[in-house]
Amino acid sequence: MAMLSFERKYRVRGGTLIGGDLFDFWVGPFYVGFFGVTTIFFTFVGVSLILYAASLGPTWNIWQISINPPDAQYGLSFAPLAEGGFWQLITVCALGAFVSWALREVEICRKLAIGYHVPVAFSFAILAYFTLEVIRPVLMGSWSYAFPYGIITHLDWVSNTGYQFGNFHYNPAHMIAITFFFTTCFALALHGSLILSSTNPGRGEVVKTPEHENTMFRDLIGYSIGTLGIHRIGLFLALSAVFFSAVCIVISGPAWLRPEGALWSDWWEWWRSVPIW
Ligand code: BCL
Ligand code: BCL
Ligand code: BPH
Ligand code: UQ8
Repeated sequence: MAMLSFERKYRVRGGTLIGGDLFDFWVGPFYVGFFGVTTIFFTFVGVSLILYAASLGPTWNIWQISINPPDAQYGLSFAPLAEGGFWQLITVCALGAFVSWALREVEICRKLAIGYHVPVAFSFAILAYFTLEVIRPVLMGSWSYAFPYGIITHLDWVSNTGYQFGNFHYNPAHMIAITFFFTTCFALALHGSLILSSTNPGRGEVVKTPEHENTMFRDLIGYSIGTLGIHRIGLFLALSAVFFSAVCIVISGPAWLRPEGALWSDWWEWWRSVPIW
């Protein structure tokens, strides 16, 4: 792949976290690095295990393939390969690949001498996955509470878990998370449209300035958060959405555990006992 005019100047040595010059090179547009090699390793092993486990299963129907976590009887111990062991190994590979990917991002940031915002942001997504597949199952004493690796079966898990653990629509942290997701999308719609409106004018017209952007919203709602501010709030909203997602699932079971018909709607009883009404 052709190199962009400015790319060569940023292909500097160093900034690696481990291994010095080992793997400190590029393949086409990709930086490799030690963690590029570990990403490829975990991805190769993980995907091979998925394919092998699928080959033992009943179907190659892409919608029905599912690699399930162990049964409750195995608790937190290792399970035989075909009874959840594959799921356990794949989970280790997935975490290895995600963390390697984040560390490769860190090395690239160091080479460029930019901030670590991207890997920090990605680490929230990894945290959500880690919460679903490790923290919550460990708190509940069994891997069987983790979600299975299948396109449709992981949705079945969401649906079942959502009703078994008290109907998620009444889960207060789930409400906060959803609100942040919607607000993130709202902010991105405003941002994308505003940037295009001023920097992608019709043929023959000049590109407008941030002053135009600020004025648009001061005219409309009396306030503009500014060009830097919108990126700060966008990042804050997105990370909050995923953070509260992790909270909503980790409290459903470990904290609000009442399998005999527990309802998140009962949690709202405190509201009725507020003394003002
Ligand atoms: Mg899910 C849907 C992947 C966790 C609830 N989910 C999807 C699909 C995709 C997927 C198959 C579209 C996602 C998307 O566009 O994301 N989910 C996926 C992965 C994880 C995951 C990889 C994970 O944690 C490792 N999902 C969860 C947890 C629930 C959950 C358990 C809460 C977050 N998910 C739901 C619900 C839905 C999905 C509800 C859907 O309706 C939707 C669907 O249609 O399901 C059938 C945004 C990201 C991008 C656009 C980047 C590109 C991502 C691509 C598309 C991911 C491909 C995954 C591939 C098929 C998995 C195998 C990898 C290979 C073996 C290497
Ligand atoms: Mg709910 C969770 C919204 C109804 C049960 N629900 C969530 C949250 C989100 C949400 C707040 C999922 C986002 C998330 O965690 O991302 N739910 C939501 C909405 C409604 C809703 C908007 C709605 O009704 C309008 N939920 C319901 C109903 C219940 C219900 C009431 C079912 C009947 N809901 C649950 C359950 C859960 C949620 C159960 C959860 O567990 C989930 C949650 O909070 O999880 C934490 C986090 C993102 C990730 C986990 C992705 C991680 C990605 C990793 C790191 C990278 C993958 C890379 C990939 C493999 C690479 C592919 C290859 C490349 C493409 C090359
Ligand atoms: O590189 C990236 O983006 C281009 C990073 C990434 C990110 C980043 C990156 O920098 C950031 C900041 C975020 N995601 C942020 C967020 C949101 C807010 C924190 C949050 C909503 C979110 N990401 C969600 C998601 C989802 C959802 C909602 O489901 C998905 C699917 C993703 N993010 C996906 C991705 C990737 C495109 C990319 C990324 N987010 C990370 C790529 C990566 O880690 O590559 C290395 C690993 C592989 C190439 C494959 C590994 C294969 C495994 C070994 C086996 C598969 C196991 C898996 C568990 C099976 C799942 C089956 C499913 C059907 C359930
Ligand atoms: C065959 C092969 C791959 C060989 C590899 C060779 C090799 C040895 C490599 C080693 C290194 C290594 C481990 C490479 C792995 C390569 C792989 C497999 C990559 C997978 C890439 C991947 C995860 C793709 C998913 C992308 C996707 C579907 C995204 C979803 C849609 C979105 C969110 C698109 C984002 C658009 C984009 C590019 C944004 C970036 C951007 C931002 C955010 C921005 O703010 C901004 O303005 C300042 C920009 O403009 C400058 C941006 O471009």
